[in-house]
Amino acid sequence: MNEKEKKFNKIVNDIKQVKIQGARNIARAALLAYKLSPKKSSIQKLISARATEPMLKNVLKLAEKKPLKEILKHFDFAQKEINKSVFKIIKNGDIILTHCHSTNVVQSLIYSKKQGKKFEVYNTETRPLYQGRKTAIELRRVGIKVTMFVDSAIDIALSGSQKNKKANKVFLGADALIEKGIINKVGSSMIAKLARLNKVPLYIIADSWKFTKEKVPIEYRALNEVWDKAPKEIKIKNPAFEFVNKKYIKAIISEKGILNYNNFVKKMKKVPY
Ligand code: RUB
Repeated sequence: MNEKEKKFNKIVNDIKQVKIQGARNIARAALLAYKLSPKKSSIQKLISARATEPMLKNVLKLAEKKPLKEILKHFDFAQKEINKSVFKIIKNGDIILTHCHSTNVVQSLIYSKKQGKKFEVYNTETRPLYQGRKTAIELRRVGIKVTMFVDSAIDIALSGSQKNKKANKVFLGADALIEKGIINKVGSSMIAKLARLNKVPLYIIADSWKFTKEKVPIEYRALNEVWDKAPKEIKIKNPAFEFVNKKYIKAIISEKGILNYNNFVKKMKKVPY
């Protein structure tokens, strides 16, 4: 095996083992892997490394037609546009609840903080892989006040019960944007429904290249993530993602602006990939 093949296999394995996480990071890493081994079979290997990731598929399709540099530029362009829109909707004093780790969400919060907005963040720990810790560390590093809740305490954060301050906005990232709603980290639908019950608006913060017209399979991950060496007779399910119906979404913030979900879908009829 030559050096390029070794590097290619490492990226595939890192995606499979969630060492590279988040739709945007996976798509970027896949493009770099494709550059090392630009073959049809590489595309298949990369796509099957993470089933629930249309952005990965979309950028690899583009990579067959366009120079890599041009495709990579899109990620930065989209993030800059998202940042500007998120800055517009954050008000001083906001308490924004987020889940898991989304680069699109985290970068836009960091931008708003650096531009002088005063807000705090509630975040979930995100069992079983604790991506919430990554979110908390990155936000704290720039001075954002962060409070972490265990996933099962979300109703407390969203209702403001037990003398906690109530979150007044929810920002979720997305792995897939589909016609009827979005797919994101498991727990997202529970958060969306509790946000609705508590009258807290839910915003999806996501690059439009996560949109797909294809059916998106939901990835189920290794059972030992939930309980290592569990007794054999105990059944465990470990869905990594879930669907959130568009009826729970106040707006989607992508590089196309702040849009109601139906209007966003209409705009996505002409996709570049
Ligand atoms: C990550 C996750 C993120 C989306 C969007 O799950 O659900 O919200 O991927 O992320 P996992 P981004 O950690 O299991 O990959 O904004 O970075 O594309």
